[in-house]
Amino acid sequence: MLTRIDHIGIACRDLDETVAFYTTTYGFEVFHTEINEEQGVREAMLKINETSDGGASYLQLLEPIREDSAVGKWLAKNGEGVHHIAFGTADVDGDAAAIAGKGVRVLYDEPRRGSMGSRITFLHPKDCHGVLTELVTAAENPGAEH
Ligand code: MC0
Repeated sequence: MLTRIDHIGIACRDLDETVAFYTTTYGFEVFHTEINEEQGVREAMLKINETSDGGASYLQLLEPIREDSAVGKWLAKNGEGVHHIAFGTADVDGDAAAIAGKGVRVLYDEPRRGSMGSRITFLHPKDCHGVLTELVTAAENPGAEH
């Protein structure tokens, strides 16, 4: 069951500059930063609120580390802005299988590694009314080093 907005992914050209905008303009704080080589991004997670399912909602700021990465290609075509939304679930495998059964393309055969040790997969934007959609099962302790 999808129980929260886990995060909204925002593509940016300069992570440090974009973090400065979100922290100084809104007062949000950086909860975590990492480089995800497989996804080709350097990212910052800004926690917005905790949620009733025991998780939390974040803004995820994403700077590509390679031009041919998903975010690099998207930035070149569209410029900065909202890149994807992510729904949180306790069971990414089960929810991905159920959604695939409804005819939506799930992009990975098995969930891959996401922010803070989470397990993630994506749904094709063309099957989701133009929205790249991610499913996330958070790690037990997302604040710990992953
Ligand atoms: C591409 N399209 C999008 C889109 N990206 N539409 C909405 N939102 C997006 N973000 C559209 C294009 O405009 C194009 O439509 C069509 O999809 C094919 O795009 P493409 O530019 O030819 O690119 P593809 O087909 O090579 O790849 C698109 C695809 C890819 C969605 C399959 O980006 C992908 O695998 N994404 C999942 C991984 C990802 O995004 N990782 C970065 C975040 P037209 O109409 O022009 O044909 S990593 C992350 O978020 C992790 C760290 C985490 O959360 O923990």
